[in-house]
Amino acid sequence: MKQVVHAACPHDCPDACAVLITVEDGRATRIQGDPEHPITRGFLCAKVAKYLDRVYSPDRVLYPMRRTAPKGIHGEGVFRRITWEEAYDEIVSRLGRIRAEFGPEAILPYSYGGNIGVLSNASMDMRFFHRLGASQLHRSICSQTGGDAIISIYGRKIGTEPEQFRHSKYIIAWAANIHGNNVHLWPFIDEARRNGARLVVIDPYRTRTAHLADWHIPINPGTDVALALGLMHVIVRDGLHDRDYIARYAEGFDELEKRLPEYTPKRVAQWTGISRDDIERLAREYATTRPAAIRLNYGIQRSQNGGAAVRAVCMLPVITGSWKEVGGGLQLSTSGGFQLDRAAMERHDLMRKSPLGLTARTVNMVQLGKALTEIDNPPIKALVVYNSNPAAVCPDQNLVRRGLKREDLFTVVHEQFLTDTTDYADLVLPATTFFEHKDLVQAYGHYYLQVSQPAIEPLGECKSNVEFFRELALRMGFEDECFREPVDTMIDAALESGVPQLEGITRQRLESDPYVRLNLHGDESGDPWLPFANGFDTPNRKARLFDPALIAHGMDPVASFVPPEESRHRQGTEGFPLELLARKADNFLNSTFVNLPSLQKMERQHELEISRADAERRSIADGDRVRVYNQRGEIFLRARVDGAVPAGVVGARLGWAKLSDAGLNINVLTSDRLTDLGGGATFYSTLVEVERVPETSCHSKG
Ligand SMILES: Nc1nc2c(c(=O)[nH]1)N[C@H]1C(S)=C(S)[C@@H](COP(=O)(O)OP(=O)(O)OC[C@H]3O[C@@H](n4cnc5c(=O)[nH]c(N)nc54)[C@H](O)[C@@H]3O)O[C@H]1N2
Ligand SMILES: Nc1nc2c(c(=O)[nH]1)N[C@H]1C(S)=C(S)[C@@H](COP(=O)(O)OP(=O)(O)OC[C@H]3O[C@@H](n4cnc5c(=O)[nH]c(N)nc54)[C@H](O)[C@@H]3O)O[C@H]1N2
Ligand code: SF4
Ligand SMILES: [Mo]
Repeated sequence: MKQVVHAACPHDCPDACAVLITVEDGRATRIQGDPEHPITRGFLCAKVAKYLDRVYSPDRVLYPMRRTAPKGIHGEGVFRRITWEEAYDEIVSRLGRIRAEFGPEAILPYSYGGNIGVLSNASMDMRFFHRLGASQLHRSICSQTGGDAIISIYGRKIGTEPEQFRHSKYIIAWAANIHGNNVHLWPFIDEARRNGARLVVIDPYRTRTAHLADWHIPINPGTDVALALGLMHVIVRDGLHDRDYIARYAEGFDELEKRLPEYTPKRVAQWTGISRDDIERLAREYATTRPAAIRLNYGIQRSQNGGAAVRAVCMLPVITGSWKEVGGGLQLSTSGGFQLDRAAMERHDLMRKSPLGLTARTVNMVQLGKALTEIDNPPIKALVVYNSNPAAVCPDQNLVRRGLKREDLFTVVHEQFLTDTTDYADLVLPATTFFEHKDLVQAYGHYYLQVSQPAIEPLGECKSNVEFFRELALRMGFEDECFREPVDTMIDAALESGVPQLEGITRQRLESDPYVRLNLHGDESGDPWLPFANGFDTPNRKARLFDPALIAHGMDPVASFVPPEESRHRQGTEGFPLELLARKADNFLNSTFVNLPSLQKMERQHELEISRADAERRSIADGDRVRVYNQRGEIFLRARVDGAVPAGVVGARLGWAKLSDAGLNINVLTSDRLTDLGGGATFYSTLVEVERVPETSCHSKG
């Protein structure tokens, strides 16, 4: 029996690909991108194209297991297989005791982007923790800063559709590694370029996208606010702004104008490292080559001033009136277009039924290390991890590990593989992959909604997030009807939010037509949909160039350049002279896929990319072993002198700590300091020093 199942990739990636899985006699034998899907267009990224290797990997966690060795150790014999019944009994009794002794807030869920399917990401899990009264997790490690910033100016987190980039004549990839992180936008850019568009990349790192661009502008990390204000300085100075659009659809332009004199090309050049001529040229080209679209990605909001940076960049298409044009505007994310019924999924109201009886405290996921080592009243005594690998992805890794190592901390990890985090788990529970469960999948890089069908039975004793938390809730004695809701009913409920964008979009329709676009209508002439051609999603329809709400965050209500505390631009930064870009790998997805041999072969790992000038100053040659360090920690990598980074900047990639020298990864160097807005992570505001070390001073793992 051979059959083709329609699924949707739920990994944390803007593209949300439509996936066809061929199943023969119950076993998946082929995966391909759906050729009919308007964004997927028949191809998958290299990672998911090899997904059969992941699903059927001999390393999959297939059964519940209990730790039998001290925390922090991995390898043979560390875990013993147990039954789900034993696992549930232990969780119920440990959580029950902790709740009785310390209160339910002593329990902390920890989860993020392992699976961004609507149900797998935030539904039964949330209901469970809300009913329990557990501490809430502020899920801010990735996109909260940029999201809050875009809402502060536009009112909603939406932007230009990928399909419309094909109409652009000038495309700026701003902190957007399109080839690595968002490859399904590339064909539209390709098409635009065949029609004469130019592609400009603003990124300190020479990504593959930068390599293929017409113009790569390396910028000093963390100085994008200054560049955006500098561009607006030139645009307004030269009268290239759209006075009519601004008058209709923006408020606070006068306040913005008052900031601009400070941002002369000369001063901006000093901060950004981009020449005055290039700033002038970029401003003029962007304002006069129409339509011009910006693909902004989340890289710039991983700096301490990231909120201001996103706001400043988002002002550009407002002042040029680029939002009026097909092929204009900006895309950071499209997720705000979906407007599913989140409240019905997550049931915050259940917190009132918990022993706490009120809203539980919130713990910022970026500061997990502090939460586990410093928080009191009550201390965190239990950690339930799913959809995440904090021992690898969280900043200030040494502190995170110190916290995870606590023997008095009860840690449960629901996972597909034995990750860095399971090394600290008391119990490891097996999780399904998207081949093995059903879900509803939205996107943050396009406007299509999909139902992802299960292709195969769960392997071993794997359970989906929904089933795990459902069963746990029932064993905890939670009687509420919502814990019995079948998956299909949950999908129906998510779709029934009553917004016009979802009118007529039912589960049945999604199941028979896998390419359902949200109801986003252009005008009557059948033109493409333009999100902000006739105003923004703010109460008065105007973009908030001035947002008084920012004052409460200690921010300039317009935007101004404040160098990050860890920045070469800051006076008095002691000791560490190099800006570290602790970046993602093109062939992994954060820490997912890192353990798969077929992908390891494609990725250059354990390297420090360094400029020739910085290498020579330190007598470092290509291929030398180096120690990279700062006040938080050190790692050992191999120097790569290949022109990927400018002087003053070094680059390295996220991987698994336990597959690296000394069992640590790049996040030993990053700090848990928060961004200016939304409590985000500042991965890209990190200073380090580098020195050459003898081959023997560390354990080489290739
Ligand atoms: N292959 C692959 N795809 C992925 C991921 C992955 O790990 N691998 N991760 C997924 C996730 S979780 C996300 S959030 C998305 C989005 O992820 P992105 O935000 O696009 O990814 P980043 O790689 O963090 O940042 C993008 C670019 O910003 C650059 N950058 C860093 N600092 C600065 C700066 O100060 N200014 C400027 N102008 N540029 C800077 C980086 O060098 C990088 O090339 O990608 C998703 N897609
Ligand atoms: N230095 C540095 N650190 C970073 C970043 C960076 O650019 N540089 N990027 C940051 C960003 S943008 C993000 S989004 C975070 C991502 O951090 P995380 O959200 O932790 O993402 P992953 O590292 O991909 O780990 C996800 C884990 O979830 C598991 N998983 C997948 N599907 C399921 C499921 O259905 N159920 C369960 N229970 N588990 C599942 C996977 O096996 C994987 O181990 O990392 C951040 N950390
Ligand atoms: S990771 Fe992204 S590009 Fe790759 S298949 Fe999934 S959605 Fe598509
Ligand atoms: Mo992310």
